[in-house]
Amino acid sequence: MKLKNIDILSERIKEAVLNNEQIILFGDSDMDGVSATVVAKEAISNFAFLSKKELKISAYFPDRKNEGYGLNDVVSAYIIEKYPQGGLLITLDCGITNFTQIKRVRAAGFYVMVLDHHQPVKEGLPEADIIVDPKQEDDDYPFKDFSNAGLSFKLAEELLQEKISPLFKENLLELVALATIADMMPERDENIDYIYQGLKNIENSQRPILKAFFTIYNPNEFNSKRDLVHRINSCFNFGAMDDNHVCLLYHILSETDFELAKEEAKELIEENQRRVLEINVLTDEIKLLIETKLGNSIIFEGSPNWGIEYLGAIASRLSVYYDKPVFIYQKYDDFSRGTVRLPKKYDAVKAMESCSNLLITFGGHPPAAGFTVANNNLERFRLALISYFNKENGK
Ligand SMILES: [Mn+2]
Repeated sequence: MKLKNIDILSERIKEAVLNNEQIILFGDSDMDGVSATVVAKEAISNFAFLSKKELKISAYFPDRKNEGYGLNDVVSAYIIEKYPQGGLLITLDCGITNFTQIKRVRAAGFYVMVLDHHQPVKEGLPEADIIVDPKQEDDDYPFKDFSNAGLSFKLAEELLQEKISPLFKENLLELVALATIADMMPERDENIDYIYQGLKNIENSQRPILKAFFTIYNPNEFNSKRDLVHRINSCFNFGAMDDNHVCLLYHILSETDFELAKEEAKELIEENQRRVLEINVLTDEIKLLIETKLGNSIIFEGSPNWGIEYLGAIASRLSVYYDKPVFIYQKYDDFSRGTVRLPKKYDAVKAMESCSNLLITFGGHPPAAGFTVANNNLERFRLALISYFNKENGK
């Protein structure tokens, strides 16, 4: 049993490598998206190496802070301009809802393949050439809840078959394990196996940046290896970009020099300490603000001063603390961009689908999602959510 279309995705990539076509990876810029991109890139590189072929491959990511999630208008225009000849574009950890942009890049001569683990929306699927998404309706693969890095690993196995060496496999699975944990995917079925295999020997990782973290951190200061892994993930959760639409995290996970990796790990640890402080301050500020509104069925707040990059972590905390759906957003001039976390019994995607006419974009997973909304629809959005959750609560 295979994921639907994973074999034709792999065949098309092989063909591209053998014909020396330009391959462009487009990943989301969080830990899962970047790991998915690194795993795919290393698997394709390994296939090219074994086939004695030169590889033309590059990777890009959205600047979530300034452009929004996924294959947005800014990056798709950038890619079209940079590759007038077209090429093979693979979206990872995004794409399944990028209808207009996929249409546009295909019209510009790109062959577009989507490798995404997000839930397709009820409007259907984008007009891509090949779509791999375990959550598409007619995919019969029994397990659905892979991280996107897990999907890239499936691609690696398909590309390399028996040529995938045990060491290389373990190296990829370390990233898959971190990404599965970072993306909060359920620890069931194949995810259990990926996490077990990926963490088994991660302290001796062949990947310089991972080895560096395990050299700098003293494992005795953590309750468990899992706690240390959470800390490393939080250090990776910084979202910065270079000037060419590439995530710094992509460079860091691909770093081959151990001494440089050690310097980078030290900087990431310092940066993480700063971020934790900022998150604590903002969380307290938001708690104070909602003290008077605790009768409401949801938490719905925003401010121009709340950096979107902190809101995921804050929303997670608030949702656990108050046991309520949390919608918090950064307000820009005309629109607001926000993040959603909710207790297990609810579904963020369904909640927003129920009022999708009010939103510019939305997407994500049942427990964690995001949205963009025009400011003149904020109040209508809030009221629609309240009525949706009142209904869910049987009121
Ligand atoms: Mn993901």
